[in-house]
Formats: sequence, C-alpha cells, structure tokens
Amino acid sequence: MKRYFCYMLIGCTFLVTILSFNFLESQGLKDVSSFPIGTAINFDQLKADAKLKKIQIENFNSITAENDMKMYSVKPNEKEYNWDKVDQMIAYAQRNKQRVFGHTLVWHSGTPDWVKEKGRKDTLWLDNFLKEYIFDYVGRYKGKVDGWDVVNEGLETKGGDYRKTLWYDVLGKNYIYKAFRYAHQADPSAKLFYNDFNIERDTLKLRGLLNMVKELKSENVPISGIGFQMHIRMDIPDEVIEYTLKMAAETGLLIHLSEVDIIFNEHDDTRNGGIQNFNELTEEMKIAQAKKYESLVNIYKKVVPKEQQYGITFWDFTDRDTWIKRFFKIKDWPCLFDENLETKPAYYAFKKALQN
Ligand code: 9MR
Repeated sequence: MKRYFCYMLIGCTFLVTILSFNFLESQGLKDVSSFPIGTAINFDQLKADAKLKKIQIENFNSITAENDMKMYSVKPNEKEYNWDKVDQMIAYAQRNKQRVFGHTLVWHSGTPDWVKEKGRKDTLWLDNFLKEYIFDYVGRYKGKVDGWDVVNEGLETKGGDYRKTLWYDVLGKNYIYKAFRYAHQADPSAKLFYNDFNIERDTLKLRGLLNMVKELKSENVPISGIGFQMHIRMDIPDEVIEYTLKMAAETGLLIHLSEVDIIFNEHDDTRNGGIQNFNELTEEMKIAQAKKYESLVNIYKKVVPKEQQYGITFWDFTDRDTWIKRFFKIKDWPCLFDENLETKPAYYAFKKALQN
C-alpha cells in the first residue's frame, strides 16, 4: 500500500513538472511581462505569412505599423487619405487584444514630396496642413490608438540641435509645440511621445532632448512620454544606457523603448552606410547577444519606475525581415527570431529577464 502511494506521488510530481514546463514554454513574451511588449510590422507581410502571424499573436500585445501609418502612406497626395491599411491593422489589433501605437505624425523622412514642395513655398499653407492633418488623423482614431509618436527625430543625428527639416525651416521649433497641442485636442486621452535615436548613447543629444522636454513642460505642452528607439549595437556600454534612461525617467514622463534591435556590425546612420565587420553569426555571438538583451530589460526595470514603463517594442522581430539589412545593405542578426523564424538564445534571455 505504502509503495503504491509512493509510486503515485512520484507519478503526480512528474506530471505536474511536465505540465508546468509545457505551460511556461507555451507562454509568449507578453504573458510573462508586467508591461506591454510590442513590435513594428509590415501589415501586408503579416497577413500573407501564417508563421509570422502566429509568432506575432503569441508574443506581442502591442503593435506599431512599420510604415503604414506614416504621412507618405496615409496622405500620398493632396486629394485623399489612405486609411485602408490603418483600419485593417487596427481591426487585427482589436481582434487579438493588442495595443495600437501610432508611428508617426511628424517626421522629416515620413513627409511626402508633395508636402515638401508646397510647404516650402507657402508658410501659411503648411501651418494649416499640420493642424488639419493631425485633427483628421488623431480624431479619426480617437480611443483606438493608445499613443502616438507625435514628433519623430526632431533633433540632429549628432549633438542636441533641432534638426533642420521642412517643418523646422518653415515653422520654427513651434511646429513641435503645435503638433503636441493639436494631437491632445484631437484625442485628450492619447499618450503623446517625442521619439528619437542615439539618445541612449550620445549624451549631448540626450541633453538637447532634456532641454526640449523642459521647455515643452514649462509651456504646458501636453507631452506624455519619451521614446528611445534603442537601435543599439553590441558594444554600446550598459552603463551609458542605464545613465541615459535614468536621466530621461527623472522627467517623470513615460519611457518607451520603441524600436529595439541589437546589431553586431556598424553603420554611419545613413542609407547604405553599413560596415560589415562580422560575416557570420557564431554560437558565442548568439550568447553574447542574449546577455545584452537580458541586460536591457534589467536596466529598463531598474531605472524606469513601474508607472512610467510604457513598454518595449521591437523594430521587426526576425533576422529575415529586419530593416537593418535592407537599409544599411549589410548582413546582420539583430532580432530574437532567426532567419527561419526560430527562437534564438536572445529570445529566452529576454523572456527570463521579463519574468524575474
Ligand atoms: O523600417 C522602416 C523602413 O522600412 C522604411 O523604409 C523607413 C523609411 O520610412 O523607415 C524605417 O523605420 C524607421 C522608423 O520609422 C523611424 N526610426 C528609424 C526606423 C529605421 O530606419
């Protein structure tokens, strides 16, 4: 009798272990995280690829359009808006209980040529266009888009000066103030972000950003958060990332890691500007990348107070589709999933850090 009882106990323990192991394995990134985990995606590609879609649904509870919500997509010409893909993506997000993040209202690289041509010639027209565009767009998706990158990359690539773009040249830095105010009027409950790159490594640029935020706040401009794109490289020191995130968190604003990926090779921040130092991905490199992903989550949790953690969003999630290869014309392996859409060590390290 006693022996049977022992066997039964061993059997049950075994079963429970197997079941809980399966349960943990079946949980996606979003299920183990205390803040939203998102990804940028090209919606047409997602629709056409069942495997990609499955991974996306299992792991993410926030979605950003990689390009479909940019001005050149939404307003390709003066006569019409193109809402079709945005509507489709929002319906998909709602079906799958995902937060929609709007990227991006005002961005120099997202501005279509027809706006640049007209805007350069006519200040008043550009001023009115900015207002109308934001009211139409943010108003249409009121309550459906949780947050917006209102202004993207308004600072120069290096240092802390305002970027000299159509918007800045014609309207001055006021375009930033106006964009935030219009977006807030159009949807008072949407979270409004300023988003930029290299602010996690370039402390001069970070200082420019923090000065701008201070000015915006002193003028009661409704900014709710700072987006760190966080396109990083293996050799960007964790200490520097920790310092810059901490400084940004001290503003009290939400902090979004909005376009995360971690590359091995270098580039000069311009199209086709990749420098191919590594031709192959070794097992050692995979492990090192896993550690870097783990540290990033740990730093975010450590220095950004819980109520300011808007979430972590990846910019594409597979080494097959990453923008890095297309844009910089190099080979690289920046994502959690490999070229065959299988998980890499980085996936498990990232997940472990979310769980802890
Ligand atoms: O990944 C995007 C790429 O497919 C587009 O061609 C490009 C221009 O619209 O934009 C890329 O996304 C950028 C994002 O919108 C802003 N931060 C930098 C991203 C990578 O270039």
